[in-house]
Amino acid sequence: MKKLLISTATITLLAAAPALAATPDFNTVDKDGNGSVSFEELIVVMPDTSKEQFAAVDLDQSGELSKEEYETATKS
Ligand SMILES: [Ca+2]
Ligand SMILES: [Ca+2]
Repeated sequence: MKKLLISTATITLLAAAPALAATPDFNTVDKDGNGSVSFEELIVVMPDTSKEQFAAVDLDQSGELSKEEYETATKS
């Protein structure tokens, strides 16, 4: 039974890996290098993101995502 649990955990880790690898690094998304990610910069790498989703992760409602906000939104 213990062996079965370990196998299941391994499969879960492997399944999660591609999703993590697909999330671009903050510095890659911040094309103009101003230290924050605008909606326009974000949709280049995540075209399915809506304005509503962007606003939901823009915690201080500055209109752009700081590194902290971006990493909070993209970590799984
Ligand atoms: Ca930027
Ligand atoms: Ca912000």
